[in-house]
Amino acid sequence: MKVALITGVTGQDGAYLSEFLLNKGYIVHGLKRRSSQFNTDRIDHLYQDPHVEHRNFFLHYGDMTDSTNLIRLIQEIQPDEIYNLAAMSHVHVSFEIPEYTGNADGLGTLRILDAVRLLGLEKKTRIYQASTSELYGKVQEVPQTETTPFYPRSPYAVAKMYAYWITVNYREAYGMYACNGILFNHESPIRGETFVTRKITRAAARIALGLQDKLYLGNLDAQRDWGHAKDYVRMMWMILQAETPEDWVIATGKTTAVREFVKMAFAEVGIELEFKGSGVDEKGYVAKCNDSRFQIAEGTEVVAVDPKYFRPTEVDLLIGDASKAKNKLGWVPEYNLQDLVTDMMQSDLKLMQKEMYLKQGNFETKNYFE
Ligand code: NDP
Ligand code: GDR
Repeated sequence: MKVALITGVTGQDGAYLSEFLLNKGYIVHGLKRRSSQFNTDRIDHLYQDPHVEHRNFFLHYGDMTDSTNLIRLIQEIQPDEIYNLAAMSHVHVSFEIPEYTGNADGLGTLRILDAVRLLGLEKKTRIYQASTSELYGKVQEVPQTETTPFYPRSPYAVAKMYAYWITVNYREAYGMYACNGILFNHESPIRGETFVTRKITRAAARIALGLQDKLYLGNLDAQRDWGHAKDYVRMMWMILQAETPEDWVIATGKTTAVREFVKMAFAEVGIELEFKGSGVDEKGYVAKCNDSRFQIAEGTEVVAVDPKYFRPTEVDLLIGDASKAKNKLGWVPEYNLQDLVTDMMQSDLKLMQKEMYLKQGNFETKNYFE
């Protein structure tokens, strides 16, 4: 049985990847941070009682900023594969906490690579580094491939650029099997609530159900190449099964503006949206509501721009060319953007219906959204 260590196991990708590897018969170890509250929501269905025999899923406390912890865990676990997914992954927040982001996302990757080297596991342990389309930043070339030059536009992207190159360097210097997956945006029903897609699908569901009046967003013109996280974690595994360690772009090859994503999400609850105005004055109005379950009057303003969500430097256009992964690894995504939006909306509608019933029963509900 192969043994994998996943850092960032409590995140969106960590949860899907754990499930995927367990289904493949792996023993999976996950690194989770200590938190004052439970932070294992996404993996609770995989949890196994520590008292039962023959477990194949183990969680360990740890942090990407703590070398001694990482060395000890890797020594104990002796993993065949490490998936380094842990990161402060929010681009906008990285402008607020740039030093921490550099430490966790940049140096954190070095700590993993160096632990493997120090422990003499270079020939045993394969390493996947969660690299990102944010490396491309300011548009140099479209579509973006493995050879497109990087121009990072945030502390997050700069930290990830260090992580990218230190992975390449350890591969070349020490002959390690270490790869970068340059993954474009991927989303799902368990996407973090403050990333734009999930923020939109949650709000569309809440607005349809009368739980929220309006959705405030930042730059509606940004264009992203959005795929489904389930398709992308499969590729992480495939990348580590390739004969030689290389770097790979994983993307759908289609790009869509944030504004279009908003329209698609609202369409799932029968609401036709019309955008008027420009820049910070741009607003989305209900043109029609065709679903009798939801009653939203024509002309209601449900989307508005709030400049607080603008970033000091923005990444305007991402569109990836995954030809290399298609040709050499057989990359075929199962979900297109419409499938993704439908999946996210169905899930958020269910979640918000629960909230509505609680509210109707006079139970307190959480009302926090950023
Ligand atoms: P999430 O933000 O959902 O998950 C991040 C994970 O990292 C969480 O488990 C989080 O723990 C953990 N983490 C954060 N800081 C630390 C730390 N200092 N020590 C240990 N663990 C830490 O991200 P995704 O699942 O979406 O992404 C996975 C990886 O892929 C990230 O590295 C991200 O930057 C990268 N990536 C993501 C893309 C996407 O579109 N989703 C695209 C390209 C790259 P906690 O739950 O406690 O917060
Ligand atoms: P991104 O994802 O920055 O691409 O990073 P995010 O969903 O945060 O933003 C996408 C685009 O939408 C615009 N936007 C808003 N974004 C947020 N979060 N909130 C808003 O209200 C809003 N309004 C408009 C943004 O300006 C941006 O242009 C994600 C993360 O998962 C990274 O970790 C990963 O590396 C990249 O994807 C690939």
